[in-house]
Order: sequence, then structure tokens, then C-alpha cells
Amino acid sequence: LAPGEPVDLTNCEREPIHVPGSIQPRGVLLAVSEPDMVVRQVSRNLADVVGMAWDDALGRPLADVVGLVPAEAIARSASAFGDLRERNPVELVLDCDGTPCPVDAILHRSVHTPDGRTLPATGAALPVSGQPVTPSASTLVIELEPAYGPRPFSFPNTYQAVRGTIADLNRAGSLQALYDITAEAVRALTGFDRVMVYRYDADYNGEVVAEAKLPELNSFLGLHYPASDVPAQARALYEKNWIRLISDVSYTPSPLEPVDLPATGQPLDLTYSTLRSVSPIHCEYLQNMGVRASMSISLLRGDRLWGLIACHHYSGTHAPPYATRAAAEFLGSTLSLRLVDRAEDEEHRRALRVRSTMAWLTAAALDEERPLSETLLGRPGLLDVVPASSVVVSLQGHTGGAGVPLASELAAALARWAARQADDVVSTDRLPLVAPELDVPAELACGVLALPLPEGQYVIWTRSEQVHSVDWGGDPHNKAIAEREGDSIRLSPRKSFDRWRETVRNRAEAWTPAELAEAGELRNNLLEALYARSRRVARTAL
Ligand code: BLA
Repeated sequence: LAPGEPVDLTNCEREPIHVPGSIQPRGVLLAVSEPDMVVRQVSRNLADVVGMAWDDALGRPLADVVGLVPAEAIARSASAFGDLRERNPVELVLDCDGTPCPVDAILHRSVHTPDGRTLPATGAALPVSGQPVTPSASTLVIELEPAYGPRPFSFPNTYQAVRGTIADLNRAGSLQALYDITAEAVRALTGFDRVMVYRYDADYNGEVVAEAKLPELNSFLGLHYPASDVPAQARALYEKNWIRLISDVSYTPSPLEPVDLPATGQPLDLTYSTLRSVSPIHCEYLQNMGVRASMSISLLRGDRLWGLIACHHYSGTHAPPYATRAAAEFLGSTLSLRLVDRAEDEEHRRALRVRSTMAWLTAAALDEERPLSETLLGRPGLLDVVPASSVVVSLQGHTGGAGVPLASELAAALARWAARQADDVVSTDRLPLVAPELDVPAELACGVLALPLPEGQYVIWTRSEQVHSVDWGGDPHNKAIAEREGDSIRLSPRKSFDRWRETVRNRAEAWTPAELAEAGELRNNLLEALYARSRRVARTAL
């Protein structure tokens, strides 16, 4: 987007959200050149926290602006070895016209190359790996948030605030338990009205998989959202900076002055800032949802975004102090680590279960007194090998099914279609799109996994369309949302749900690579069993 070009629904994935040129006014920002510690760029609202007008502060030593003792404390933290973000917040007391004002200083550093590029370094002034550059200068970015009331806990006891939860997470027996524990704990810690765990699928569509909330709020559990609700550049930023707070969604941004950082001639990169002004489109979305404050924490699998912990406040603005946010972020990273272990455990257990079912079926298939189809449709049976809405088997002249009944003409038509694909394992998760000529209703079979076998025999699993209809209007809270929406409102969870429904229309839950491989293995076992039986039939005929 060109500077000044308005953001709308068609271009918001191009909005450069890491360089908004302004901050949220719950604090103030000062960019100071190193090592001389002279103020080079400030937010216009500087006077709200330090009592000096922004244009007086530019070009002055930091100590003149925030006071000698606070400036020394900042310089000490900034010169310490390692990533200085790990020491945040630096607890300061400013002198506001004779009254002591406690503030949290949150520091990070940006390093520039001689040609004015900003390096994504945040801690010590080290070159980025594999990129031997000589930093020509570095800028210390100082964000000051007033610390209202007593501090909840200082950074060293952040761990104490969450260690009970960490123990619970370590004991959790399932992925769902991990999600639930995290949602409850983040809500207890931060006091948001609603805390959700929001999980992405392979295309970055999201689903609310856990929720902790005030009892009187309607539930968002199980709702789906399209990938565009958190556009790609925002997801990329959230892979680097793991937490963000919008303490008042109706804030007026405070611009940075001057527009460009003199050392680079570019706007200041706010990727690692805590006060970064957020996308106006997103604020509109939140306001339409009745949200007054929002916070989200990245959940990562490796270094890729896996999901978010999303927090809403409805009753007013909400600004948990930095230390509380850091503790919540710590819970998010713990969940991220446990997720990988748990997901691998669950996949391992699933694969073992399938393997044992398959062994059982293979053994049972040796009983030649019993039709093969009957064995396969028993319990355990084919729906335990591959979960689906229905399965139909046609073997040795017997046809039968399990799950939701599927008309035999429909099964036969699917079998003929699969046989034409010339593959041992035929699959699609969007049948109405790839084979419209079959005219199969989406609610019957959007997903098809078929094993064509000799002489027109087959095994076919089907999955119905993924969309579940949600009655937005039936719920009193959602009715309020619907009434506020009227005609003029373009963004809301309900519209967003409709957009999600469009993106997944005519699609079933995808068959996983493991399921496809297991189906292929089953096909080989079936061919062997059929061959053994045909030999016996041949023998008895002799
Ligand atoms: C950001 N969108 C976000 C964020 C969330 C969502 C959690 C992270 C910022 C935050 O913590 O608030 C989406 N929030 C949701 C969803 C739920 C929720 C789905 O609570 C469900 C309950 N957003 C849109 C559309 C656009 C858009 C249509 O819905 C653009 C076309 C943009 N969303 C958008 C942008 C950001 C964003 C640009 C980045 C905000 C920022 O960090 O600057």
C-alpha cells in the first residue's frame, strides 16, 4: 500500500502493519540513537507520561527527557549481555512535577545497515546469521507504560504465577485437556471476559477449540473463521512477536514524529514493539463484535503459527500490566511445546490402534466360512481404520455398509467413477467440484476414499460436507450482534462465519496422508484374501 492509501477489505492483506507510523496511546515511545542516547523519534503523546512536549524532546539526551536516574537504569539494561527483551520490563519511577510516577519501560533494539536497512535483530547488536553485515548504527526503542496500582508480580516471580499451570499442562492426558487448561489459566491470570484457543487448519482457516468465559456470554466454541480474518502478513508478524494487546479498540493512534527515523530515512519498524498501532480494519471488526479490548498470543509449532490464544473484553477497556502479559506469553510458549509432544503421542496412539484393527481384520478374513464384507463391517471394522460418515463394501457378490446408510445406486456410481481414475487408492475431499457430473448432494458425500478392486468389487468411504449450520440468530447475545449489524456493517463474526462457509462449501474434512497409506495397505491385504479364497473356490470345484 502507498503511504496514506486507505485500508479496506480488498487490500488489507497488503497493509504494512509492521510500520504503521503510530502507536496505541496507553503508553509513549522514544527511539534513541546508540551509543549517544539522544532522542531521535517520539510519539506525539509524549507529554502524557513524561510531562515534556514531543517537539521539545527531539534531539535531546534521554536523561533530559526522562530524568537522570531512569535514563541510567535504561542504559544499564540496554548494555547488558544478550537479548535485552528478556529483561523487560525495566521498572522506573519518573518524576511528574514532583509526584513519583511508576512506569514500566519495555526495551528492544533495532540495528541498521549502512544503506538504511533495518535488521530484524532485537537484542545485542550482532549480525544476523549467514549475513555478515557491519551495523552502522543501532536504535534503542523505549516504550513507557504507566504502571497503575501495585505491580502484580515482578519478573522473577512470573514463573511462580504460572508454575501450577505448567504442572497441570505436563500432566494433561490429551490435546483437548491442554487447550482447556490453557484457556482457563490465561483467563484467571489476565482477567479477560473471554479467552479462546483458536486452531488453524492447513489453509489457516481457524476453529475455536477451547474457551473460558464469563458465564453470561454466549459460547464461540466450535465456530470457524476464514484465513482472511488474520491475513498472511499479520500471521508472519505473529511468528516473530508472540503477544499483542489492544487495550482500547476505539483508541486514536498517536503518530511518531518525525515520520522517518533519521538514521534510516524509513519509518520505524514496530515488529517487536508492544504499543504498535494495529490495523484499523481489525479494530472495526472487533468493535462490530462488541469487543472493547483484545489480546492474542501466538501458538507455534516449530517456527510456524499453529494458532492463537485470543482474548476479548466486553465490559470496558482492559490493560493487564506487562508482567502479566509476559506470564501469559510464557503459558502460550509452554502450550506450544507441549502441543508438539501431545500431537505426536496422539498420532502414535492412533496409528497403533489402526494397526491392531488391521491385524484383527486380516486374521478374521482367514475365516472363509464368513463373507469378507461381513467381517470388514463388524466391530472393529473399516470405520475404525478410516473414520468417515459411511463405508460401503462390495465383495464376492455381497454389498453392505456401515455408518450413515448410502443408497446402493449412489455407491455403485461412485465405484464406477473411482474405477475410471486408474489408481489403487482414489480420493478427493471435494467431490462436487471434481465430479459435478455425478450430481451427488454435498451433505451425502463431499469426501470419497475408494479402493477399486478386480471385477467391479470395491470399498468406499464417504465424508459429508464440513459445514455445520450454526444458529447465530437463536442466541440472545448473537441477536444483539445481528441487530447492530443492520445493512451497513461489513465485518462481524457472523459475516465472517458466512465467508468461512463459502470457502469450505462442497468440501469434506481432508483424508490425511496416514489414512491414505493405511487404506492402500488394507487394499493389499484384501487382494491377498480374495486371491486365497479364489484358489480355494478353484480347488473345491476340481
Ligand atoms: C488481526 N484478527 C486479527 C487478530 C485476531 C483476529 C485474533 C489478532 C489481533 C488481536 O489480538 O486482536 C481474528 N479475533 C479474530 C477472530 C476471532 C477473534 C476470527 O476473536 C473469533 C472469535 N480481519 C478481518 C478481515 C480483514 C482483517 C476481513 O476479519 C481484512 C480484510 C484484517 N485482522 C486483520 C488484520 C489484522 C488482524 C490486518 C492484524 C492486526 C494487527 O496486528 O495490526
